[in-house]
Amino acid sequence: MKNVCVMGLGYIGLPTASVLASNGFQVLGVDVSPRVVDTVNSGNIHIEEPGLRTVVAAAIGSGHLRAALKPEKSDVFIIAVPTPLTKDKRADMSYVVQATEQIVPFLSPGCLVILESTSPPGTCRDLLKPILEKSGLNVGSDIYLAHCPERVLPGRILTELIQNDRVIGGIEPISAQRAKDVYATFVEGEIFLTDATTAEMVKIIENTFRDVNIAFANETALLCEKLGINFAEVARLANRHPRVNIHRAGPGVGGHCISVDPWFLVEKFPDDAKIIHLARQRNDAMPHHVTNTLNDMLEGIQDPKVAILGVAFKGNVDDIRESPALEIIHQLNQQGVRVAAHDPYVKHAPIELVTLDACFADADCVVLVTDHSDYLYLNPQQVGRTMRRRNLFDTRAFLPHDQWRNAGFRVRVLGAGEPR
Ligand code: SAJ
Repeated sequence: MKNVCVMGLGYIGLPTASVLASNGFQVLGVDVSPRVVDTVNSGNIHIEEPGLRTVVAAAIGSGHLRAALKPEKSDVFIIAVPTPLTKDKRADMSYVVQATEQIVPFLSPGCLVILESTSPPGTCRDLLKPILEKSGLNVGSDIYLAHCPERVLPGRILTELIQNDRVIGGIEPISAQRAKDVYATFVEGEIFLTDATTAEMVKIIENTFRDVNIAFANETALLCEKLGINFAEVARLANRHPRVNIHRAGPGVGGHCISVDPWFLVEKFPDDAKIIHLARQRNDAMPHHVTNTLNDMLEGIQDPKVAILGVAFKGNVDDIRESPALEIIHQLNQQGVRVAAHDPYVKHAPIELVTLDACFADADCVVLVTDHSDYLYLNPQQVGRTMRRRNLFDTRAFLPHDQWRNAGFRVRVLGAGEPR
């Protein structure tokens, strides 16, 4: 198996394609966007990810990687396209279906198809297998099909792609084994083999576990606010117990994974996935809690202006998908509050982004929404100089609050109630 065709050159497909290319495979990366194809072919990248530019440039330079709009004949096909949510919270499998249909004409006996995209349990068996068999080839005997869910953390993709353990589920054991032969060429973690539906479920519940844990943290934070105590302190102390690991409270859960995947289970099991559903609702309600707190802080101020720090869904990435910052800004706009937003990483956003100076000028409150490390180095004295009022709302318990208080800021922290 020497040729690999990777369908989708996004956050998962591009790193995977370039790592495979640097491990001896001849790789064709396929994307529907001509801009992406041209960018990659010129040795450049269209997404921000530490180290990725170097690996892609090397892979293109060596001739082992090229990009195109259409697939070609190949030994291995890896599907790494998005599985977003529809407006009514259902898995939109149209990109996976399209990519699978596109490769059907290029299948031949011995081919291996690997689905990396996070998908509802049953996808390989019930959705992909019938499409692939339109080729006239039988899945399990003529061609092979496996699910190998991606598990990498944006911001650490290249490291985790190589070091993380992987779970591979085959339609038949032979499919899983064949997929393992591909991943074993670059994965340093352990590779565990199972069936396709188990692998699909494993991936979804990894992210669901995190979502439920964060919802628990957020709910506890709200209780702490009411008690007049500090959630960060409560969680820090509780987490000293050897079997407790409470996640961080915050302005909501964003990204295309954790805020999306649990819905796949709610959609499939509406009567049974109760805790999972509630957790989603709790996390989705956090932006509203942020704007409520802000309303409280801005009460009595004429024509208030809020300075938003960070619109990416989490720190040190440029990704704004499902970012709670967008919902917070939307809600403030609806209330007629003036908003200026800054982000050091995000290049394209559906809202206007301004410089730090423009963000703080004349503002009545700074709101830390995204925990970008850059914001740790802000000088509160300097920040306050052009502001109309010195208020800070830290939604991530992230900034050095004493420094801000010493500079005359009134500081509110999500999860910390006013002491009684
Ligand atoms: N968040 C909190 N509190 C926390 C941790 C995170 O509010 O304690 C928020 C973040 O700010 C962010 C969101 O949750 O808005 C998700 O961020 P994340 O860093 O937890 O996860 P992602 O979406 O960047 O990546 C996750 C990872 N999954 C797990 O950690 C179980 C990653 O390994 C997966 O590969 C990725 O989803 C994916 O693609 O499925």
